[in-house]
Amino acid sequence: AIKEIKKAIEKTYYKKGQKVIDQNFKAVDATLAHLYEVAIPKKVSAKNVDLLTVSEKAPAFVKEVTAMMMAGHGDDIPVSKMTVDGTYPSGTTQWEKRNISDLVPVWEPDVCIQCGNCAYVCPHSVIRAKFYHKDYLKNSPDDFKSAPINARGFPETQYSLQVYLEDCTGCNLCVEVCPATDPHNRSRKAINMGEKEPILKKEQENIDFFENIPWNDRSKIDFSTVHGAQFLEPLFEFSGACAGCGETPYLKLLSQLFGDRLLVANATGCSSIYGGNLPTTPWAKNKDGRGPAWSNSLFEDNAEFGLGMRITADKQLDVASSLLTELKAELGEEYVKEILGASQVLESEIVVQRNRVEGLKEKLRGMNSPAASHLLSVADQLVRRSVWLVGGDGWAYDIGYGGLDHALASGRNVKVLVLDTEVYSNTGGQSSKSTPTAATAKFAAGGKAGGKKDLAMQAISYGNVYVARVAFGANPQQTLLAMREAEAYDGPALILAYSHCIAHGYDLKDGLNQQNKAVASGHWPLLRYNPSLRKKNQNPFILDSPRPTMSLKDYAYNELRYKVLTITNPEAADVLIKHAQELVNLKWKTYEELATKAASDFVPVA
Ligand SMILES: Cc1ncc(C[n+]2csc(CCOP(=O)(O)OP(=O)(O)O)c2C)c(N)n1
Ligand code: SF4
Ligand code: SF4
Ligand code: SF4
Repeated sequence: AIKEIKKAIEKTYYKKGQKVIDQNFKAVDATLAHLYEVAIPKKVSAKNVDLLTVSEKAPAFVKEVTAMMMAGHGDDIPVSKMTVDGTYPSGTTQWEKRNISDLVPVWEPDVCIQCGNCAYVCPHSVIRAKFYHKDYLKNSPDDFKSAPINARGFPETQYSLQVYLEDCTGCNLCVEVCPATDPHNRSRKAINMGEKEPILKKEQENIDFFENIPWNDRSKIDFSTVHGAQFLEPLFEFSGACAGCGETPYLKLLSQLFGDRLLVANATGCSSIYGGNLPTTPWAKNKDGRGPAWSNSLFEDNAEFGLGMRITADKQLDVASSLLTELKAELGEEYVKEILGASQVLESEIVVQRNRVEGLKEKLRGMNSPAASHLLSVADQLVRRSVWLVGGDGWAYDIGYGGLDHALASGRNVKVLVLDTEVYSNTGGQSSKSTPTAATAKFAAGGKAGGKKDLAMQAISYGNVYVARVAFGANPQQTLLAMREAEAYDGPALILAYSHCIAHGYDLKDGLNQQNKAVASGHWPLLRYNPSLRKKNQNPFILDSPRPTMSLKDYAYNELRYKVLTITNPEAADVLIKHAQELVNLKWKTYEELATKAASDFVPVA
C-alpha cells in the first residue's frame, strides 16, 4: 500500500517539483514511524460521557440545534426545534471554539505601540482592541493585560488587545505584521507566538472580562486610520476560511466600518462557503441586535441579486418618505422635515438619524392609522443602507461579469468588492480572466499566455463609477481609505482587492510580504478613481503606489503557481515571464500618464 501511496504522490505532484514530492514522502514515512496501536477498552470507564460541544452560556438554539450538528447528530434534530419562519440566527461561530492551533499570539503591552496592524490583518478576527477608563481595571483578573493609551491628553484611559486564542488558526500573520520590537531583545516583538495550553485557562477568564468592557462608541472614534478602525466591533468573525486567508480581512473591515447597516449579496465562492456554512455563521450582530444582512444567491446572478437589494431598499425609502409626508399633520412638519432632510455622511450623523428613527417608531406604535403601521414596517430604511456585492474573481471577471457590468452601468448606489485571488479558489484553482500572464492554474497548466483583464479600466470608462485597486498587506491605510470613499460616494463603486490564497502555492505566513511585492513589482498597482474629484475639476485618477522597485520575477517566483513552469517547461516559463514583464511595464506607463492628466481628459460626470 505504501508503494502505491508514493506512486500516487509522484503522479499528483510531479509538476510541483521533487521538493514537494520529498516532503510528501517524508510525511508518509513519519506517519509510519509514529504509528502505534491503541487498545480499545472493553467497557467505558469515564463518568461523564456527555462532552459539551458548546459553552453553557450559549443560547438555546445553539445548544439544541447548532451544537447537535457540530457533534454530527444533525439527523436527530426534531423539526420542532427549527424556527417557524426559517430564519437562522447569525454570529454562531463564536460558540464553535475550534482550538485548531497549539501556538497562539501572546501580546506584550510594554513593547506595543498600539498601531492596530495585528488586529487589522487577522483573517479570523481573533485579536480585538478596546480603550476604556482605568477604573475598569479595579475588577480585572490578575493576569489581564493593559497599557496606558498612547494618545496624548487621556491620562485615565487604558488600552487592551485581547487574543481569542481558542479561535486562532496559528497563521502567524499578526506576528509578521507587528512593527514593534523590544529594544533590549530584538527577537521579541510586541506580539509573539507561544504555547496555548499553559495560558488557556487564564486567558478564558481574561476574555470574559474583556467582553464585559463595552465597545467604544463608534460615533466618537476616528476610524480614518488603521489604528482607529480597530476600535470598531467586527461583525464578521471566526470564519472557517483557511489559516492565513487573504480574503477575510477585507470582509472583517467591511463589517467594522458599515456592519450595522450593511446588506451583502454574496456570490458563490470561498466567501459564500466560509460566510454561510452550516452549522455556524461568522456574520454577527452587535449588542443592539444590528448586523449585516447577508445572502448568497448564485454564482452567475449575484450582481443582479445585489442590485435588487438596492432597488428594494430605495423603493422602501420612497414609500417611507411619502408616508412620512402624508403623516406630517400628526407628526409635526418640522419633525418630518428633520428626518427627511438629515445628512447621513458622518458616522455621528448616522447615529443621530438612527435615534430619530427609533423615536419615530415609538410614536408610530402609539398611533392607530393604517398609514402609521405601514410606515412602521419600512421606517428602518430612513437610515442609510450600504449595499455591497461581494465575490471572487471567477464571479466578477467571468461568470457574473455581464451582471456586474449591468449593475455598475445602472448608476445605482451599489458597491462591489472583488476578493481577487486570481483563480477560482473554492473549486481548486481554475484559471479566470484575472489570472496573470505566466502563472499556471487549472486549465492553464502550461502557463497563461493571454493577458489579465483590466476590470478597473473597464469600470473607469463609465466615468461615474468609483474604482479602487487595493492590497491590505501592502498598504492597509489605502485599503481603508478606498472602502470609506467608495461607501461615501453616491453612486456605483468597484474595489478590486488583492487576496493571497493557498492556491498561490507558498506558506501564507508570507502573504503580506507577497502583497508588498505584488505592488512593488508593478503587478498590482494601487489606484483610486474618484468621480467626485472629476466633478470638482480635479484629476480623478490617483496612483497610490510608487514606481516599481523590483522585477516581476522577484515577486512571482516566490509562488509555486509561477515557479512550477520553470521546472516543467523552463523555455516556456522564460518566454512567458518576459512577456508578462512587458505587460506590467506597459500598464504602469499607461497608469502613470493617466495620473498626470488634466480633469478635462476624463469622462465628465453627468
Ligand atoms: C454557474 C456555476 N458554475 C460553477 C459553479 C461551481 N463553483 C462554485 S464556487 C466556484 C469558484 C468561485 O471562484 P471565485 O469567484 O474566484 O471565488 P473564490 O472561491 O476564489 O473566492 C465555482 C466554479 C457554480 N456554483 N455555479
Ligand atoms: S495567528 Fe493568525 S489567526 Fe491567530 S491571531 Fe494571529 S493573525 Fe489571527
Ligand atoms: S501590531 Fe504589534 S505594535 Fe501594533 S498593535 Fe499589534 S502588537 Fe501592538
Ligand atoms: S482557498 Fe484561498 S480564498 Fe479560499 S479560504 Fe482558502 S485561502 Fe481563502
